[in-house]
Amino acid sequence: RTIGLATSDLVLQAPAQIASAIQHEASAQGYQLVIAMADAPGVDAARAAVNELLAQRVDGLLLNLSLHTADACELSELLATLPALFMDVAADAPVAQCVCSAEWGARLGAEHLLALGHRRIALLNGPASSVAAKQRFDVWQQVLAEHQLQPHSVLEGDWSARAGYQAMLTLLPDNLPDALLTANDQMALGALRALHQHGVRVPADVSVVGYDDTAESAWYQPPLTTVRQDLRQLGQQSVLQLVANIEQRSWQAPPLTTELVIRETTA
Ligand code: IPT
Repeated sequence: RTIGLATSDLVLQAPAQIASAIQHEASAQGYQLVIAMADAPGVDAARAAVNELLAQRVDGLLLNLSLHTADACELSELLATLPALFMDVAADAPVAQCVCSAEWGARLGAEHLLALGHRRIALLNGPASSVAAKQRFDVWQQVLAEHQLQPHSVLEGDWSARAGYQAMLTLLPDNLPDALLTANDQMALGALRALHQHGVRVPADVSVVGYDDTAESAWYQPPLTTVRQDLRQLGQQSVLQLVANIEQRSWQAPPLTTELVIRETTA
């Protein structure tokens, strides 16, 4: 029996680590895993990846692809009765899903910076195509608004370290915020590099908060303060939930945990 995983680009650390967890749990459950990687954001590449997996006669499908609600519904129709779980869709999308809510996670990061007394906070958003990025960004803005604050600046990147580096350069050398909220750890990594190159001290001059807590994040310099999504647990639970659907058993999904991990990039 086979599970298909349609995933966003595995050059990115979070989807790669989720895929790893899915592979481990699929094996433990006695399933083979086949992977199709979407080569671009958006529904066309997603549909191509899904069709590739359907051609391999999978028994169920996990979709770790960012899909706007209308697109998720379109794919869900294409799948008809095949058990499937969407992993990066809006909470109110009417499709079966297994997602880490940004509601709690993005709030934790923003409130941590506010509690440290920072007021001039820059936002480094993920790509416009991403549902998860939009959720995190909306929550940040909401938390700032609750404190009568506007963002110091709003930057955007494609999730890569390079994008984080380039975005940070636009604020250097002399338009620096007190703190930076980044939509993922890889962009935080690039931002740290840009700050270091300009002799800006982290966290003494600028605090940085990531999002994900990938396996590498504790090894950044300085070790990254970040919002931990339990990527292993996410992968594991998606498989357990999907397998229960395939085998027509009921399964009570425990809530996915998201927590703030305070390391050395915030003060
Ligand atoms: C999301 C990651 O948080 C982000 O860093 C990026 O890798 C993105 O995936 C790629 O799509 S996690 C996802 C399950 C919302």
